[in-house]
Amino acid sequence: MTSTADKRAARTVKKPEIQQSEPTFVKVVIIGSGFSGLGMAAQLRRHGYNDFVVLEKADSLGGTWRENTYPGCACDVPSLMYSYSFETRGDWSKVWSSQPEIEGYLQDVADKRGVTQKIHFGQKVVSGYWSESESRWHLNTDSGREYIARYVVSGVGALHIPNYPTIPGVADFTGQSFHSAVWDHNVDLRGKRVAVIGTGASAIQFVPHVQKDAGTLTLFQRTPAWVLPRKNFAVPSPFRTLLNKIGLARILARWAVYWGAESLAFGLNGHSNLMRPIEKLAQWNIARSVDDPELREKLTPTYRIGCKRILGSNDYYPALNAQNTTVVDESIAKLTSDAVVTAEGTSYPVDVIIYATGFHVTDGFDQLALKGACGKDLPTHWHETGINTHLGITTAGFPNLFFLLGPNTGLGHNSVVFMIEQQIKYIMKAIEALDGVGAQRIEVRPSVQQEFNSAIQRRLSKGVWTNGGCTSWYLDSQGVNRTVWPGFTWQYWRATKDFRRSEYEIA
Ligand code: N01
Repeated sequence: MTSTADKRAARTVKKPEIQQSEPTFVKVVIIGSGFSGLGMAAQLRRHGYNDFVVLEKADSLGGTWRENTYPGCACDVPSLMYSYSFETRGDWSKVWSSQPEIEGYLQDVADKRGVTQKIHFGQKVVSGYWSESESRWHLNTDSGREYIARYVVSGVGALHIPNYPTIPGVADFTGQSFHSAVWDHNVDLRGKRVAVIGTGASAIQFVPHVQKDAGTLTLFQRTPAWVLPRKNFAVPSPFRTLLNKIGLARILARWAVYWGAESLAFGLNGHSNLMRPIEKLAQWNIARSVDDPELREKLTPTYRIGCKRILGSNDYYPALNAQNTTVVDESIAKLTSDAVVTAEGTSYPVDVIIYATGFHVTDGFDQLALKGACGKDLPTHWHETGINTHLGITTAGFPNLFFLLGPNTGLGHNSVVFMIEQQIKYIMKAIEALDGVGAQRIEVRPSVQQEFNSAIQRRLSKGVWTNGGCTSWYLDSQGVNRTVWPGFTWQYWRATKDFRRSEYEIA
């Protein structure tokens, strides 16, 4: 067991001993114990609310930072900013922290804020419905428990259902295979012939590690990523001491990271020519690391930087330049018992296949099969109407349901923890507003929701995700961007800083 696993085991709370016939009544159910759910729970406590539970499908907390354990897994946003503003830390060991450190941070925050004991582990929400007569949500979990709550806050995240490609012959492959998000640490890659399929944010982090271990690495690339130079370095000890001891220094350092990242939003949102110098830097990164001109060309994207997530690494291109690596950009036609075969008929014999093929994005919400006041469950409703919300937080037809990191609040340039915190504050204000007038039901007005969505879609139509010449998981099957916030994050802060009662039907 690793030390992270030990920590997990030590902190894991047993499933609550609740009789199946007895529902649990609470004011608030939070679904998920990642950055979103834990942040919400901490703020509920801070505001004096104790009548809530966090339902977690797994046996330990951490969300995406528990699930992803691939070698090299780290945050690509500096930790000073990729952390809660109410729980800042000055002792991050590196600028961009690794997965175990972030998971440990979340565990520490949960313990310190009295949240761990509020988590019911092993409780995956599988269904639920809104009872109009009771003005309450009824939620059912896969272990047969029922929770009845006034409010439901979803912190399920969008990126947690691994996407396995549908390649003919997958079942015929007799070697070992796994997805990057469910890394099989029992598979020894040393000396093996390893294939990696996919070249996104996850792949570029683990490929250098795999290349070092493997006998040969064959990387199947469908679309190259733009990768900027980035050296992750240990934070010098005097600077850590300064950050640790002086709160103001931490705040200033956070601000520096925040505003540095914000400056990218200009280019991403309608001024994509401003991204050209950044493209030049990424081109230089290829040129300095890759000797073979043919390979350089293969690795150079033809779309505008920012259209897909901008990546950073000093190790990725050198790993592709290594003798034991082959980059294949032909499309994959099929798998056989021991090989990946391309459309051009070339067969690449392999022992292990690692799928770095991302996640089912909208399926993240598909997991939230809650039947609202509109009589339909959320996935069906959104399949019919498209994914529409107000501020990414509420959606018409589903009273008393709030989303954290919901639709159109993801980012390509800054820390999503900032977005989550604005949403938490907004939800707190909504709950307090209802409590203040003794109301029990809140639902966003459809006209307000429509106005919000029209406005953001207008802005997104000018963004690099739509016009940059690529496809990505940010866009749905109709090419509509349902994931990214179109603009600066301070604009989101401004949009959410006041809870406007007039935008809701409150009863
Ligand atoms: O997944 P991806 P990811 N045949 O969807 C390819 C977050 N994240 O796990 O580009 C062949 O980006 C696909 O090709 P193409 C971050 O938000 C954060 O890497 O579609 N290839 C692509 O190359 C990120 O955006 C951190 O043409 C296939 C790759 O697989 C998100 O997670 C770290 C294929 C998938 O890339 C997802 O990243 C890591 C097929 N059938 C991840 N299907 C942080 O540090 C897909 N591909 C915060």
